[in-house]
Amino acid sequence: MDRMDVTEEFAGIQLPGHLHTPESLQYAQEFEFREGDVVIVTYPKSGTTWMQEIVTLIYSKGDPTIATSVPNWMRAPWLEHTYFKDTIKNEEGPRIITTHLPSDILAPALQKSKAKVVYIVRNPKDVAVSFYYFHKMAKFFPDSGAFPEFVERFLEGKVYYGSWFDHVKGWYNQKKNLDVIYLTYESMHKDLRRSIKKLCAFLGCPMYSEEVDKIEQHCKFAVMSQNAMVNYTLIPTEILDHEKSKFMRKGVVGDWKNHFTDEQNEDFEKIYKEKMLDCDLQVVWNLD
Ligand code: PPS
Repeated sequence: MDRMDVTEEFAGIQLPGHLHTPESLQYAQEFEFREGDVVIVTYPKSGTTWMQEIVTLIYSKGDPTIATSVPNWMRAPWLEHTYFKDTIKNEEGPRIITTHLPSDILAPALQKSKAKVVYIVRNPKDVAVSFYYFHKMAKFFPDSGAFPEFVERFLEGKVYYGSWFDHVKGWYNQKKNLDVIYLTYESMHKDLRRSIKKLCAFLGCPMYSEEVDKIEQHCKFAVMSQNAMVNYTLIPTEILDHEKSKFMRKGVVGDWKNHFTDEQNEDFEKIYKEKMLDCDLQVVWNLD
């Protein structure tokens, strides 16, 4: 297994060396986006896989053939990963590209292009919970430690992929410079159909109601969690251990309530308010 214990330092953040090398990161930094590209941007655990599936199905007009026969990392590869260079299509047609990289690295190249950017943001408390469980299953991640310590490190940005706050604020501050849509995981949960229609409009893909029906049905958590092309069961146990935690774990809003103590929640809220003071991103995290 390649570079399972290696940490790659890049642009002030740490990344798992199993997926990133200096060469792959340089390639990402110099990549030329083009008109027609759709770039899905997320901080990890925010709904990346969900969006990869939705965009795949929008382009196939609800036909599930590709979504059920090609792994998500092949049809919507991560720009910064080692295999990207050999995976990305050079021929004409829309390309779906995924990235977790921060805005300061990619925004200049994106601004020059006519690529469309889809940014998903999720309640950071649920992100922290999901990320914590991912650390348990992903053998190329460091030990999570106990949950309270993990949340502390998450708030300080001392986790792989860096600070959630920097990621979200950095990308949100690009709203005037990019052709970008911001969606929340929570709004997708509340009304998936509405989110799909918004995306269709943003991507310029008119859709019949029956096609939207098919996408909505296919992108339900219960269906996606059984789809081997997105649930990561194709990856060997030595890399992702599904006995420790499933990749498609719960898929709910507000699981943080089962993990945070009142005190932890207060501390989190305090830091959230301080750090987001200079950001006018309006989000509704609670669905109740
Ligand atoms: S990654 O590793 O960054 O690509 O992870 P990412 O895909 O961003 O996030 C994984 C979480 O998204 C949940 N998920 C979904 N929730 C609801 N509906 C659908 N269809 C769906 N697909 C993926 C997945 O379960 C992870 O969240 P948790 O809270 O851990 O369950």
